[in-house]
Amino acid sequence: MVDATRTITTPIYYVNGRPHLGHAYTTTICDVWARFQRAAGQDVFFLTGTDEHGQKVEESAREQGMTPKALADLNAAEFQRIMGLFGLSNDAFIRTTDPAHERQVQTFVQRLIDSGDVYLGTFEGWYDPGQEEYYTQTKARECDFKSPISGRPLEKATEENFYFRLSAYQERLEALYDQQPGFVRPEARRNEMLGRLREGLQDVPISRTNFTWGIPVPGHEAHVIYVWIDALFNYITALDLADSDATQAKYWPATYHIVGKEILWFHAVIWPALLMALKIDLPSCVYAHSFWISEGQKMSKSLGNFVDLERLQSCIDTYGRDALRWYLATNGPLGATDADFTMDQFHDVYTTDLVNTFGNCASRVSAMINKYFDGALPEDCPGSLGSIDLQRVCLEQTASVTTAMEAFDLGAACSSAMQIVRKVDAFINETEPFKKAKDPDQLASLQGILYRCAESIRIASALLEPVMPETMQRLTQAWQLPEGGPLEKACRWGGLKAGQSIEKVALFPRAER
Ligand code: ME8
Repeated sequence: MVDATRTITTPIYYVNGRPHLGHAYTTTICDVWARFQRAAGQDVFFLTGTDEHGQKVEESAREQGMTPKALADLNAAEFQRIMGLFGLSNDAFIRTTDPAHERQVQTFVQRLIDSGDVYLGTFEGWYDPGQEEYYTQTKARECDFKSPISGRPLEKATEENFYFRLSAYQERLEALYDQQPGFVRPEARRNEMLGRLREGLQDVPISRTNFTWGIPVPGHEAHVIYVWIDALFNYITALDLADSDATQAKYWPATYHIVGKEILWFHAVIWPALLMALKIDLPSCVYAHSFWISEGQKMSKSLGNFVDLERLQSCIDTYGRDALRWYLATNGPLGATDADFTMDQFHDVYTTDLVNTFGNCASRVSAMINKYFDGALPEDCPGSLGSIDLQRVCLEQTASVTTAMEAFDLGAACSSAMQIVRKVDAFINETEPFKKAKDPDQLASLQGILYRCAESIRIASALLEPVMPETMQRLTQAWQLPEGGPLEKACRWGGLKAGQSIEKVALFPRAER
């Protein structure tokens, strides 16, 4: 069965910090997936945005002598600048200060109050102001009354708050984890969540009274809705799901919520429980990736070693935007371990995969077609040529790329597509077209070899376009490749026609370290 729609989301980013590699990473990998699904003919909704309320934003704004809204406007614009830098193809950019979001969050909270899932109670426990997160006595003791993120002391908190009856969803959440093992991925993260879930759930406070920068609880203006609840709702307010005539409703439930590992609890436990309480369908998968560190060290404010937009811009200036996208997609922390962003590794990956493999192969094949056939693509010949059947390689790798993309295994998808190019290289080395060119009796073989090489590169480029759209567009123009169309058709053997002109290409110039 073909699903009607595909929806992918990034976390919405806090506006009290500046964007950096981590934000660019999550958004870029979502973009790769969204582009692939669109190319595969799916109706896609790709959502990102900014998280603009809360105590931290209020305080940062005060420190900078601005209103919270002015700070939010400034930094939301900075996050949108990432879109330009990386050529991201998001369909919407939600801001939690959008009036439509604020109105719908109030609607959802009112529904939760009406159903008894949200009630007024007294909270006694601990609060992490940096993370805007509450801890129970037990959890606070476990982390020695210090924030596990910043290390700063937790603050004692006693106050009247609205609570979400999370404890009532214990069994339903356990059943969800049981019946839908792919709900949280990767496996190691699922196990972590399941472990915490089995420790038992407590109700969570979802309102605050000690600051004002947020959405008021309807009918209780002194209470501001907890920033995390406000933020989680973005995934459905962006689709106007609180409104009965929502035209975007077809994009729910989400196929993938992609998040960093540090915010998985909110997405893997609190969010599904809220949706259950509201009787709204659950997303298919919450995928939590690990972290980028930088040159061997954790990125932190105190070390001041964030790979920031300026650093990323300078990588793009030297290597090109697609090179950075390729590096992020193939060497990022999608699995359970962190990944190290180093300029040396970046350079090596660029040189090995893009200059020496894809770039070199496309340039070699186009140069031979120009040298031996004046730039006009020769026709294929009947029968096999050597031991490598490129048509079959393309068929197999196209299937592997599709399966890997479906499973959000971007590394495997990229490597399968690149495998086609590696096979073309091996095929050239085995069949030696440069030798056959010297023997007129071998003309048919020479033609067949070059046709099959060019056709394989075309198919690889269609598969790689979601990762490296700019470069693959350049190839499309230089080789006058058929544009667009569903991926399945684009990857069918025989798209290139004998006689069409194949321009010499140099796609990835060698770069100085
Ligand atoms: O947590 N490596 O926003 P945030 C990889 N507003 N990814 C990283 C990263 C790193 N070192 N650092 C950050 C919030 N990220 C909330 C989310 S969602 C309803 C509310 C990425 O600005 C990663 O995706 O702190 C992480 O989860 C996100 O940025 C956190 O962004």
